[in-house]
Parts: sequence; structure tokens; C-alpha cells
Amino acid sequence: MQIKQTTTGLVFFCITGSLLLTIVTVNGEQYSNPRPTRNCQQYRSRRGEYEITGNDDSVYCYHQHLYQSALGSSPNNASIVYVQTLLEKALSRCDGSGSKYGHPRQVKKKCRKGRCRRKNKNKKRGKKVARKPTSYNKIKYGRITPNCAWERKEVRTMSRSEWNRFTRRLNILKRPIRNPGRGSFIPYDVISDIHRSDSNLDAAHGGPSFLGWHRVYLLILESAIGVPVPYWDSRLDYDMAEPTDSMLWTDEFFGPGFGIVDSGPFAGWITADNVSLVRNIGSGGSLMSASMVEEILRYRNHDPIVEPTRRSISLERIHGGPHVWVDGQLSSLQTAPQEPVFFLHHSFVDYIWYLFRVNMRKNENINPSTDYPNKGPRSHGRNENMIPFGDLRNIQGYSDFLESLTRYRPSPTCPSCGRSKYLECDRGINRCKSKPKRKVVTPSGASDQRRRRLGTVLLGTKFISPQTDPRTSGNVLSFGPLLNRTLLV
Ligand SMILES: [Cu+2]
Repeated sequence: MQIKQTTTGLVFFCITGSLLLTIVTVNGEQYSNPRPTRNCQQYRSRRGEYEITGNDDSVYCYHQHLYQSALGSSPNNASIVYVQTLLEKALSRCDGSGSKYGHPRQVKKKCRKGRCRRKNKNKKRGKKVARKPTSYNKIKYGRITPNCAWERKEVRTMSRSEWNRFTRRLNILKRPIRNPGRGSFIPYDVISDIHRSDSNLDAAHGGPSFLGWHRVYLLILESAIGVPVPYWDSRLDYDMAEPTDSMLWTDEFFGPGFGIVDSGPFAGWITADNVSLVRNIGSGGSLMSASMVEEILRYRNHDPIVEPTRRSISLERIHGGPHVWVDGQLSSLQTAPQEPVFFLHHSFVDYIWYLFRVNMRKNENINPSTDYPNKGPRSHGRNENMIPFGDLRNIQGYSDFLESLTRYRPSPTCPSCGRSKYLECDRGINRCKSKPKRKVVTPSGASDQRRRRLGTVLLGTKFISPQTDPRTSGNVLSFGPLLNRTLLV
């Protein structure tokens, strides 16, 4: 990543009357990073805390502040403290009076000893009513609390401004926060690195805690960007004649599906391993099909849909298919979240789990928050800590409280398909599917250019896909195959 910092000089000072900005160049684009001391002040709440507002600059200020606070309190474990603060913020997002991403349900509270009257009186007078801070231990097990859940929707049903804001904010997380003497801190990379060490990966995969762990992980990202993570319903692409032709792999959405991601909203991203983001869609694995999802939803309780399983196909195993299908960083456990599509794919996995839990309550009369299977590795034990998320325990990942922080707009259905211009109704199967992209002719020599810039991509342990889509074409890149897990150019 090319990072140039230019301290604004006297000329700039005279013209703008401001020394508050630093200009940072990330991947060829210039950004002005606000400085914390003065112009970040505007993003402080009345309680003195930094907050993410409608202004994208607030996202940068927020992370700068969180990181510096973490450094102040624990210089050697600043990243851990930083991530735990993000988690605490995520868990307390419904403590406020509501959110523009949710519709708080009106709950009639019983008034005891005139408490409500006193509260209302204070409200009228404009007095602040102190709220108790949320701690992990306050996570409730069985009850859905009144909430202001943030709404996640299928990526193709978002408005353009919603999508642009989401990707802009991810790009802000990729901006380095400079810290003299300690190198720079890149919030997105710190978040993607949570999904890397052996102990964290063990706690997150291969057992019942897979579902809760990734639910928490999504909440952490949402807390970092201040907007909901959309979901990528890959069934909509699976149903196409040729899924690699989906509109998603254009600059309007995820950028190119083959080779280095050098255009679109994630153009020029350099991962925490200091290499380009790469993809090789359709080379193996499989997207999720409608029948796979139906099969999952046919089960009655959690046991058959979580690892380890012999007689059934778990949600965790099916979720490996799109990881392998996209290839590149997304196909390896250690690097997968370096690819932002990771979070949209996992948002879809979480949506399926959400639907599963709705069925459990309605049809089976089973409480999903207590139906934690007793199997899998020790790190997945019901009462084990959810590593590395502080004192959060695995069973709390199944809590209704966590679920109540999110709600899902249902995946688009025929005939309207969410009125998305990127989707169409296939009347033959009565399901929506993605429209194919317009054919773009690649200028000759483009692949050679990519080849020169690529360097070495070291990928880790590959995800396992239970199925292989017969339409997958194998490696179609003109440079060294990603399938070898190492790209030497
Ligand atoms: Cu994972």
C-alpha cells in the first residue's frame, strides 16, 4: 500500500486557515484524515464519547479515539482492548433511544413507585437519564428484549446510497491511523486478523459455536462502520445459467471476479499480508442452492445443522462452498475476512440461522437460546469462553438477546424481486435470480499488468466445500493458479 503523508504547509494554511487535516494517500487516492484534537471534537456526544454520525469522517475519528484510548489503558494489548470495546458498543446499541436502522418496539413497562412518572418528567425537562452500561454478563439467555434491531437486506435490494455508504465506510476502516513510534493501525486489518490465530479459528469452527462466534463477529464489524452489513444470498446467483456472469462481479458491486481486485469499491485493497486482494470465481466449490438451504431448514433442532455431523450436512459445511467458489483470500480460513465479501456471505449464513430459529420456536416449540448441542471440540463447550471475545461464553452466542440486535428483510421473491433492477423473476422455477452483467471487453495486456503487480499470495488452510457445482470451470486466470495456495509470479 502506498502511503504518503503530506503535512499541509504554510500555503495551505493561508488558503484554508486550517491545520487540522492530514492528507493521506491510500492506493492512489487522496483522503483527508481529520485530527483528533480539534476537528474530531464535533463527533463527541454530550457524554463526551465519540460517536459515529451520518458524517463519514466520524468513522475515522471514532476509531482514532478508540485506538488511542486502548493504547492509553493497555499499551501492550491495545488491539485486544480495541476489539472488545467495539463488541461492547455493539451489544449496547439498543441502549439508546432507537436507531435509524431499526424500529424500537413500544414496550409497556410497569411503573413501580412512580419511577416512570419521574423518568418522563426528567425527559420533558430535558434532563439526561443515566443508563446502565452494558457488559457481556448482562446478555440474557432466553428472553427477547425490546430492541432497535438493525435491518440487514440482500445486497441487490439496497439503494445505491446505502451501498455506497457501506463501501465508503469499509474503505475508511482501511485508512491507516498514524501513531508515532508504533507504526500505523488499520482498523479493518485488525478486525480481519481476529479470524487468523489457531486458537481463535478453533473456537470459531468445527463445532456448535460456529454460528454464535460468526454472529458476534458480524456485530463487531457493524459496530465499526455504524451501518448494517447486507447479505449476499448466493442462491440468486446459483440459479443463473452461468453464476460467474452475475452483476455482483462488476464495479457496481464487488468489483472483478477474476484476478486482482483493481476496480470497483474495493479497488487496490492491500490485505494485512501486504498483497493484493485476488479472486478466481467459479473455479471450484459451489454457491448455495435453494435445495441446500431447504435441507437445512427441514431439521428441527440445532444438533444436525452444526458440526461435527455424520448423517446430515451442517450449515457450517455448506457455507464452505461459496468460500471455495470465490477463491483467493476468501478460500482460506486465515485470510477469508480480508475479503469484504466474507461479511456479506456470513450475513447470509446468519440469516439462514435466523430463519431456522424462527421455525424452531414456531413449529417445534423449542427454545433456540438453550438448544446448544453438547458435542464438538472442547473450545465449543457450552460454557467455555468464546475466544477471543472477553468473558462472552459460547452459549451466549445462541442468546435471543444477540439475535434481537439484528433483523432481516426477507430475501426477494417473485414476482417483484424486491423491485431490484439487478434481479429478475425466473417464472419457470418461480424464484428470483441475478441478472447477468453486460459484457465488457478486457483491454489486451490487462492480465499481464496484473501479473506483474501480484507478487506472492500465501494462502492458508483451504475451506472444504461439500459439493462441487458441475458448472465450475477450474482456474481460468492467465497467471499462476490460485489453487496451489501459493502464487509465485
Ligand atoms: Cu470463520
